[in-house]
Amino acid sequence: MNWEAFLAPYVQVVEELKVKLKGMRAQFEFESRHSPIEFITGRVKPVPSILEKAHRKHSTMEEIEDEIQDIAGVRVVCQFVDDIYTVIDMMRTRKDFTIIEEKDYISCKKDSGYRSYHMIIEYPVETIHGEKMVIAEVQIRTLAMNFWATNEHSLNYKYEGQIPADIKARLKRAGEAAFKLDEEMAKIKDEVQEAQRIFHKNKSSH
Ligand code: 0O2
Repeated sequence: MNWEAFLAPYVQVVEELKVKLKGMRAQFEFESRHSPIEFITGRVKPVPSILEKAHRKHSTMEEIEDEIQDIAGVRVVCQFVDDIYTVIDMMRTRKDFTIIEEKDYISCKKDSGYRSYHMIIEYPVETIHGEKMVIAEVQIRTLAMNFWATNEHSLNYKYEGQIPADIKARLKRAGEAAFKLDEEMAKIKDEVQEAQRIFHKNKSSH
């Protein structure tokens, strides 16, 4: 398998999506409006992780393209839970890709405590051999959800999926605290946004 050639379209998708989503963020700033997007990250899944996931899902090499849907992954991180739904609506109206599946781990959190909204999209990439449809996963989550997921992911990696019970219990409590933080921040959202608008205006007039 020539992995570099196989992954090239995925690299392209991640870069294009990052540019487009960053463009959306900038447009809100030009209009001095609260941006529902705080920051964007993206990555192409490393080959060992692709192989490990293929093994877990019993996918053959030919099935990898269809069955591992997060080889190209983009993460949109928002300040507030409401912002997630604004981003979802914006994604649904776009015409440059097709949404093929949505996974709502916010209304229905995972057993691990994981909360996030996933959109699986089909994105057309122009290659020298013509158009190629590439599947990508867009994860949309708040800063608090991201903080929790990043730490849980590190612990899962460290303990190879077998996190000790005491740490698991702490993670559960941390997940509940992150949920509460999102709830409390939602209640003072208007105040926070107004403060940020004033700050941005003053900054741009200097
Ligand atoms: P990595 O290292 O982030 O790439 P499915 O095909 O629906 O059965 P799949 O493909 O795992 O299962 O889909 P899902 O649930 O949408 O998960 C895809 C990605 O979401 C994961 O990729 C993680 O990035 C994230 N995720 C899902 N569940 C959890 C969780 O419990 N904790 C954390 N921290 N992240 C989660 P990978 O390949 O697992 O990992």
